[in-house]
Amino acid sequence: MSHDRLLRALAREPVDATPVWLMRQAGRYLPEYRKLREQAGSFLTLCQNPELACEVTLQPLRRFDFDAAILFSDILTIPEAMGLGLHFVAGEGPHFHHPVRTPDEIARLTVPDIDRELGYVPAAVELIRRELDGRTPLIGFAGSPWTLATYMVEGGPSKNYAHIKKLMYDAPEALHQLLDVLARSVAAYLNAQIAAGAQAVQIFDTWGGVLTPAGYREFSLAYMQAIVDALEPAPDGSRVPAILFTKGGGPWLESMADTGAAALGLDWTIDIDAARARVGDRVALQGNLDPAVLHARPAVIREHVRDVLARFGDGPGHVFNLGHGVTPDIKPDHVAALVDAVHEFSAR
Ligand code: 1CP
Repeated sequence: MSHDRLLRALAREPVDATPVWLMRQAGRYLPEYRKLREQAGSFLTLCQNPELACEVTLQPLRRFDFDAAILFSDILTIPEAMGLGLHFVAGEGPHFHHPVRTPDEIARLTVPDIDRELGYVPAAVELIRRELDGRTPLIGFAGSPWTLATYMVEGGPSKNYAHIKKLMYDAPEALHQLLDVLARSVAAYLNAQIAAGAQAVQIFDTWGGVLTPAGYREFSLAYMQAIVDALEPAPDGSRVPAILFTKGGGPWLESMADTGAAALGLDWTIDIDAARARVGDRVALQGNLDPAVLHARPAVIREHVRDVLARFGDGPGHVFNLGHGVTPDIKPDHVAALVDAVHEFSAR
């Protein structure tokens, strides 16, 4: 039953072993990814070509015994489809040619036509489902409205979020307008992934943790709630589980669980037993090994895996993952040690 471990764990049903997948399990730490990216010419080409996106999605599953595939794409496809001009600067990550900073610029944004502007994403989902042929479930994803807005307003990665926080404090109604158009876009985008076959969806709120508690509720959580409420059933009529991951969201787990999400993603700044004691049987928990543990030697990795499993304890509802993504400098053998240790130590 390894093919349904992930979906059973998200539904808090018993499993034969704890399912494991890793954020950024496809990508630069894999030589076969680097080779394909070089051939393709750019990261965006990989995302926008369904055959290549499918190939990159499957690469880590050929090497490791992962219990889920995650669509290879990026959260910034939505602002790219809104016309902001996404490009990548070597060593600096993603940037936009046209950031949005003023109420006028925000007022001009509209929800992209998914079929016309982002049709390559559901096309990739369909192709991946066909290739996986029921062996492994497929997770779709999107960025949270707040996290997308940080990139759109800052113009790229940021250290202190000066531009978006100025907007938040000086012109909150303009920021709400931006977050509203993003929430409607993300809901349509995730629903297109679900219609194409995504069996679970994760919302990445990578930068929700830079907000105050009140700011988090008003500018991040409220819009993730709107998305969870707008998710449609799978083509077979079943409910598709949503996973909410706010990096730095440890203080707010109770209100995250109130959204109706099936699972919460935990970073490494909270112990999973403490998180479980707070949200208990309301949601499944995903996480939460410190990604830096993957630098250590395999015997050490195994002990830290054992610790996270022991802290979660018995009972249903654990999906093993890192507290954030695999970094490009990790040795593939170390990922194998992690995955095998999860299955070995959790086998029922
Ligand atoms: O080859 C390259 O140089 C591109 C590197 C890269 C990759 C492999 C980027 C650019 N995006 C991705 C893939 C990606 N991005 C996935 C693939 C599926 C997987 O295997 O997990 C996913 C889920 C994302 C999501 C994503 N993109 C997030 C949320 C998750 C997280 O890591 O916090 C964020 C914040 C982004 C923005 C982004 N895109 C790329 C980079 C390097 C970044 C981060 C920039 C920053 O540090 O602010």
